[in-house]
Amino acid sequence: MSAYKRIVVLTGAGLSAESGLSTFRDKGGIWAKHRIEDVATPEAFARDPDKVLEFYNTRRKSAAGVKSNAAHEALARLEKEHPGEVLTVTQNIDPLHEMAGTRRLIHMHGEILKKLCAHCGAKEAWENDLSTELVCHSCKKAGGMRPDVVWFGEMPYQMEEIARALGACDLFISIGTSGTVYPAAGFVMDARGIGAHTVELNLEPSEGATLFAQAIHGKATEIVPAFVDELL
Ligand code: BJW
Repeated sequence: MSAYKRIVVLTGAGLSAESGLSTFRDKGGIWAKHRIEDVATPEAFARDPDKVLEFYNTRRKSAAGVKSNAAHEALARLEKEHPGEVLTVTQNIDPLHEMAGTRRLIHMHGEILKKLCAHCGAKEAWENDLSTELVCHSCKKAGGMRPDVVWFGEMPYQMEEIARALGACDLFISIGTSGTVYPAAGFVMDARGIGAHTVELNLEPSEGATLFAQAIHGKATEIVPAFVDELL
């Protein structure tokens, strides 16, 4: 049985790669095909909302029918069977953690299956295409409907709750993330700062690999279930 009482798991695009979703910074990844400044900033949305909405409409369509994989399922099992606390913080906007059964979950970069009104902040579940003609159910204005995702320069969600969990954890596990985007890339330092054990599970050493006390490299669907088995 695990000696750890409070575990924080951070996940990134590599966790969903074997479910068929693209990562961002791997060869042929999303940022090899699109410029961040054109599709993933509030300025891009203000300048050319149709282009940004089209980018996310395509991403939403490509996520339809995608299934969680053995790594998501192992993390759901960890939450269910670990006798202490487990908080999963994902940078992913897909719904695969929920699909696998994870319940204590923070989508720090938002969710593709929700829309957000840039005028009034109203949020709603949304599975269809977004367009500039769409009217907000709450403020009745058109032109502001955007995906509920966190773009560069915007504040990630639930940072206080994440900081509280990182400040109390004794194990921090980072999975399938390149460790290039802040504040998530800095979580390992927060966990180290309070003496937590830190582990990276990734296909290859990430940008911040040397900051972790332990690193296991390989495919998420192989190394995550094995690591969870060992923990439990
Ligand atoms: C596998 C695998 C397999 C593959 N198995 N592994 C200068 C210095 C420092 C910071 C800044 C700076 N200038 C600006 C900033 C801040 C900026 C930032 O970090 N920029 C950096 C690029 C430098 N950050 C922000 O603006 C954030 N907000 C912010 O900082 O607010 C202020 C603040 C301050 C203090 C506290 C709190 C707040 C917002 C960032 C928003 C990021 N948004 C995106 C798009 C979201 C919507 C969407 O999906 O379209 O989020 S960008 C994109 O990157 C997406 C991801 O969540 C994020 C991270 O990517 P991830 O998940 O790591 O994917 P990859 O592709 O990079 O890596 C995948 C990894 O998996 C690889 O290592 C593979 O090897 C591995 N892998 N297959 C296991 N089968």
